[in-house]
Amino acid sequence: QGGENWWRDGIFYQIYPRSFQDGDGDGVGDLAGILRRLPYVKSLGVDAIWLSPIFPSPMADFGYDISDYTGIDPLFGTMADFDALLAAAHDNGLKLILDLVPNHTSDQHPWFMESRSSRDNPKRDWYIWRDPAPDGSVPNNWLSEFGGSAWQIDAATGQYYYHAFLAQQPDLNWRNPEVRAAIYDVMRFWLEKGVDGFRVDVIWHLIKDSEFRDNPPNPHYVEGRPPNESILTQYSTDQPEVFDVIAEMRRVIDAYPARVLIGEVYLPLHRLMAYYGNDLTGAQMPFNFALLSTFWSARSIEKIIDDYEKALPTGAWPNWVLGNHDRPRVASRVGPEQARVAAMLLLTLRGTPTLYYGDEIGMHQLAIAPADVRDPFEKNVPGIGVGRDGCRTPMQWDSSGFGGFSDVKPWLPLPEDHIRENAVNLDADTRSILSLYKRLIALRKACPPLVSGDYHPIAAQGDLLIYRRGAEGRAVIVVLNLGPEPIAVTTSAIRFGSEILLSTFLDREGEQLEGVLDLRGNEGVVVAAN
Ligand code: TEU
Repeated sequence: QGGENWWRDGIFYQIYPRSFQDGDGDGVGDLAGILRRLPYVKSLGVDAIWLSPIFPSPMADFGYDISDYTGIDPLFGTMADFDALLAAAHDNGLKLILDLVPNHTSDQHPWFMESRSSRDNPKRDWYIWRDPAPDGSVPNNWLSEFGGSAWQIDAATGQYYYHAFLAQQPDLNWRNPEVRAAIYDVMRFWLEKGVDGFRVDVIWHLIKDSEFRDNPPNPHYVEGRPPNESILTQYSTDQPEVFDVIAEMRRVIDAYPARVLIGEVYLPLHRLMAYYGNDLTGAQMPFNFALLSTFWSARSIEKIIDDYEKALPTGAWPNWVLGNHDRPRVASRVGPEQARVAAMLLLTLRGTPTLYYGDEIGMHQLAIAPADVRDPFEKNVPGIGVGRDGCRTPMQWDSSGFGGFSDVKPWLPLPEDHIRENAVNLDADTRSILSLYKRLIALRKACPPLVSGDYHPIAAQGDLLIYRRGAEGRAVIVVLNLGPEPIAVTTSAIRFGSEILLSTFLDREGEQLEGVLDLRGNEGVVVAAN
């Protein structure tokens, strides 16, 4: 199916398993639920599913704290459920990739329980243990991403252990070859089952400075931002030795045909590129999160694309992301009208798109009442808007009580608007955002320049963003209006008589252009270039 490079041509769809479909009536999504909704995923036209973690976990960070890497958490089902889902996905021509969380385990993982049991336990060095400073305080100034020091004292043995995230998520020591071997075995366990690859959690965190030097202060820290941003992560992340680890991971997956390694990397562009590895021996796709944090304007986005295209190493394949389970929903970041333009952008850029479940039905960031907050980040650092619950709300399937997600009260609330804004209603509406997503995906599939054509920016001003995909002879022009005002577009790039292939309003396909292209506010179009 698709050959070695399927991940270049394909479209990924991220499922947050807790929130997709409850199959057993406990208010939490699970594998049986995902299996039931596979026809929906298939109907979108996507090629691959990435599942956020489904492994046994105390759920301090909702599965990103793993206590058994080769099992399935009972909340999500059984290994038989997983095998059934994998088989059904493959039968439907869908790839399935898993979330690999190698930077840290749960503090309930047997490895950590052994490690903390005594200073001379054989697994002591599997984690990062340091003596207190002479005055008894923390070994250095490194901060947890989720607030407070990244060091936790362990009274029994009198040393601190390092946790880049929650204290319940101790970091593994990736300088220890035994740790590496153990995680590579985990990877092989799933690869043998036939999973098509991994999205590797916080891959840029794996190796820390061997001398544990203090991180420098962040001169650009903005008051009111999360406290961990007050110091840089110069010594605690993105160390040169991490690329040896990633190359090793790559060799593990390359022993199997047609697998993919995707790296989660939040770093500036020039550092991000290093994660492709020397001679592309690293991750095939280090996630490109530039669209998650940009100011939404034509010029900023144009610059992001240009910078990214220019920075890509020779032969490296690009990718684009509009949303994930950690960041506010795109519909809320850019507004519901622009969300359609954002969809056209994502699905017409050069590089593999990853969709986040629910964005295709325009789900927005839900404001969560304090009593309903579940995210540990929000609980630790309340009131400044870091909460991730609002982008993890149950998928809105239909207008029934709990949106068709569950028969009982879900683990997170649904917005009132699910009565109207749900997959059933939007599917019936031929001009809905869901219909737009399907049409865009179908267009991308049917139009080789959109998948493999080059990217060529076309000069534009104001709210206009214009680019050509493909070469002369076989190309399309994408024209996006990033603002609310209508624009009369005159560019020599669009030839007299060209045909509109798709508008974000879904009402002008086949229209022949005669000199000028009149765009409505918040409209994007794909035009045949020849
Ligand atoms: O997130 C890594 C990450 O960079 C976080 O700091 C993220 O930005 C944070 O959630 C604030 O928005 C990954 C996972 O995607 C996240 O869900 C986990 O909580 C985290 O790693 C720890 O495993």
